Amino acid sequence: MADHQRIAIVSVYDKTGLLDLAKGLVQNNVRILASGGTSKMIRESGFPVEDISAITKAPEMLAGRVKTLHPAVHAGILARNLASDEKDLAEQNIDKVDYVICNLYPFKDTVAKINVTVPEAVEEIDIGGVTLIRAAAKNHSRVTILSDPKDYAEFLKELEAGEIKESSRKLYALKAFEHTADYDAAISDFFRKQYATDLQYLPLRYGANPHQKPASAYVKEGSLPFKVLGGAPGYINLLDALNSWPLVKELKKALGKPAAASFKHVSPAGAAIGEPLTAEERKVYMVDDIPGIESSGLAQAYARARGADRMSSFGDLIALSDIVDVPTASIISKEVSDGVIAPGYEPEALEILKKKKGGRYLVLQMDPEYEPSKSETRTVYGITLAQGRNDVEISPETFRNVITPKSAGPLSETAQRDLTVATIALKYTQSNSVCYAARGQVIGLGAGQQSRIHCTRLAGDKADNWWLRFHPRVLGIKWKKGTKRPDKSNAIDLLVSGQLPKSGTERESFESLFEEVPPAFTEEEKTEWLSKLTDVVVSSDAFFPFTDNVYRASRSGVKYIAAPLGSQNDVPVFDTAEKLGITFVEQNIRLFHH
Ligand code: 93A
Repeated sequence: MADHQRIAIVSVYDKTGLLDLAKGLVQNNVRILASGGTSKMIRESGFPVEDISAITKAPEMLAGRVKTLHPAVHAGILARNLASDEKDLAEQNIDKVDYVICNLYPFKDTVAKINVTVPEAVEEIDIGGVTLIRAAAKNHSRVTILSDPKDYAEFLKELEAGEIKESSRKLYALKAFEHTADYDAAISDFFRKQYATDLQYLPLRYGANPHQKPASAYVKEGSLPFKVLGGAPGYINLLDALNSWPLVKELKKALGKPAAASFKHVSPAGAAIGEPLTAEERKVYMVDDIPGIESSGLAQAYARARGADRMSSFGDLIALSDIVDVPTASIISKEVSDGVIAPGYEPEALEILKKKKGGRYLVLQMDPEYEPSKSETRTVYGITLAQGRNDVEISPETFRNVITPKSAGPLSETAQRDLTVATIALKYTQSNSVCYAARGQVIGLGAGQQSRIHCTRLAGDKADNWWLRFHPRVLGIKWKKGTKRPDKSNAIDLLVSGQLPKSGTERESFESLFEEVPPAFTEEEKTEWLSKLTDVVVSSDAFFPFTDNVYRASRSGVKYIAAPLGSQNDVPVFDTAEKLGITFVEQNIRLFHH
């Protein structure tokens, strides 16, 4: 029990429970000092109360802007049980304050109103209340701070029993700090929208789905690291852009060549570095009519990224590591795509892109120097999840630890290159994920499957389909004049995946695309062609739990596998790889991504 008459400062906007609180304080012989409206309500109910001016000797001023801001109040709250503090208080004739009960002006409610003006919002910025709360919370080793009317009843029970428990004071202080932090966040959110739209804050039409409104993208300090040069980004566009950009940035850093990624639904459909294209590749990737492609590493990278899985890339978000040139923009102009993110654009290339989609094509310019913070947070179902960002660096050096065969020397440069491509792609793919790569590009990626073997099969089937697209039968297809690129890609996919329609209108519409309808592949033809696929690498975002993955990989020309170790079946997995003539390399970092 304190040796002086205990003092409570009460200043509440939300007056819920105020009179019960006042009654309890009075019953326990606590002196109540209150700000204007609070004091009036208590007084009118017949409880003894004094105005704050009783200790400040100053009236409320500036129409209420200054009510409690005064050394007599704040020294009384902040003073510790120290001789020097006691001396300071005594010299100024100030009494210690024991309890502060305060809640703030309703800033959030005010700014939630339609068409609220800045002056209206400004008047709702509480200064004195925040100061009361912070001061009392800071000195919670002695002072109790109540910022939530729901806590009054419990507080009064403890007061009745004699003392406010230390454990309660701590929790009230925590709540108070959260209250002021949330309040300040609401204020900066409001001003960000008023003063920093486009710079720090970007309103979005909607979130993942049209009914998820409002939606926005923002940074809490500095400015957004990208500029919108064309179109208006959607929420999923930004998820794709902000996952694909680091992928190409890292790929370029690791391998020293221009890099590209083609994203859909927050996973890559393809990713590649700029390696020269053969005549066949130009045909399969539908870029044999692009002037200048032979001298543009960036265009080659995008041709490969887009060409990996043309079905999945339909309507992609493209990331490019380098300044976009005309050959690259020319490929993009021919494809169905949603947008592009790159560090810059040659003027002529930008003109080409700005014409796309009737001027609505999304063009984002990324600051290549931007470094995100080391930690990242998101909320899921109201709960904030925080983690360190996955900033592990993958490079050819990552693939040094060959597990089997024991006799194997270091990996060839192409194997290291392709494992780097596959593994960096996985780092930005929704898990589980398994990636097949060859020729400096992804050729099959299995994303977001709960079972690893399903990833390995899915990615392997995609790799097989990619390879079947190089079959002379596909290269020799005679299309009807005017057949559109997406229709060609769909028809080729039906052919190589063995999903050809057999009869009816589906068959008729399939046949209508060709001068000469290509026959289906027999199992023997497929097997024979697939036997020519070789030097493929596979990377996995976590260990292989069973040997089935290795068996499946070997059916698609796989010669190198990289994966983390740690499965109970590691040894059988390694033995199987060795038996199948596959080099197994440790990739010692798990790369789950969500
Ligand atoms: O305008 S203020 O920031 N200036 C102050 O000095 C001050 N002190 C307390 N607003 C201030 N308050 C706030 O007044 C409290 O946070 C509380 O929300 C409100 C209570 O005012 P009244 O007692 O006049 O109803």
